[in-house]
Amino acid sequence: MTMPHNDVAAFHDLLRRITTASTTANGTPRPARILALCGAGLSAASGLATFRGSTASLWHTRDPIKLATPEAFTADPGLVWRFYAYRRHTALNVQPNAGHRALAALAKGLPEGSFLCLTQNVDGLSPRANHPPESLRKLHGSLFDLRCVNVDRKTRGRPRCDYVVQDDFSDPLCPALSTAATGVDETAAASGAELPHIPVNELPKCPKCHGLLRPGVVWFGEALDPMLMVGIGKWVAADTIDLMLVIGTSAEVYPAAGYIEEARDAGAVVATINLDAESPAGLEALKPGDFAFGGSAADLLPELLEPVIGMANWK
Ligand code: BJW
Repeated sequence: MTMPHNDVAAFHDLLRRITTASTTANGTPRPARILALCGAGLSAASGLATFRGSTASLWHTRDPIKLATPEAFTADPGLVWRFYAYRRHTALNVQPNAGHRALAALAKGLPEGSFLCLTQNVDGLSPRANHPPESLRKLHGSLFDLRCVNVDRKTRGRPRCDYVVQDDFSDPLCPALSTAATGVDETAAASGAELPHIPVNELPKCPKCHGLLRPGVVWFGEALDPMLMVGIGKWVAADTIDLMLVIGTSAEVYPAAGYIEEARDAGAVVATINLDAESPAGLEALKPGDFAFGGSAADLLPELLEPVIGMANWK
């Protein structure tokens, strides 16, 4: 039965209204302003694991403190690189899904600057779905960016080498990571085998200074790119926001999750698209006027965004 929170027709009415008829206080046309926050659930239908929740999720069997913190990388860069080599390989071997494509089409179908898509995903699937880069912000970086960790101890960690590369799709990145990339190491470890330690000199090396490279992702305890944050802050503060789409994220990780309340404070109706959106806990968290659509983002986004993106087959 359709409830107010999952009424697709009412959501379509809202989308049509804000994308066709918005005007400013003095009557001049004002483009709709839509913000989206995406998480791992968006890529789940492509075959990538989420971080939390199901028994197949990444953090279900692994300790994030041992893999996704700068301290973990300092303690054992080989262990951390094994994890990221596997993630890079897996992400490169799946395809963007209809949800990524629908969001890319939304970005293309709205006036420039009126849609901002904040993705926490580092898997490169939104760029591969041709999401226009102007409207996409990769909050937690990318598995395919690399940077040098050759820091100057005398200047309290300021980088001594500024080498950064984007979109390096080499797989594996180096011979020592080949069995990790394809999952052979993971399978061996699961059956109790002790994996050999990978020495630093066998890990990805900076072509500029021969220091150690690290994945260009944001680990726990690390600040998000300050320039990125300033840009997003300016977009959020520029005007009222009509709609906040919260897609496939547990919204547990900050500062990303904080944008939901910021958008609400800026006037947005919040629409959650998540497998769990209509679970008892999901419904309990609903505020009056919110939408919540329980299901796969890959199925729901093409249907929900249809007033802007049309009825093409997004599969
Ligand atoms: C589907 C689906 C389908 C499934 N369709 N849906 C304020 C309060 C409390 C704590 C903090 C705070 N501020 C900062 C913190 C600390 C920390 C934090 O938030 N911790 C919380 C866990 C409590 N934050 C940080 O450390 C951040 N840094 C920071 O704040 O720095 C401050 C600073 C300032 C100045 C100097 C120094 C520091 C950094 C956070 C970085 C997060 N990094 C990770 C790893 C990235 C690299 C990697 O990929 O390995 O990012 S953690 C992991 O979680 C990853 C994700 O991007 C992120 C969010 O996860 P996401 O995407 O929501 O996934 P899941 O699995 O949680 O949820 C999936 C959802 O999809 C579920 O709801 C499913 O139901 C759903 N779903 N299938 C639709 N088919």
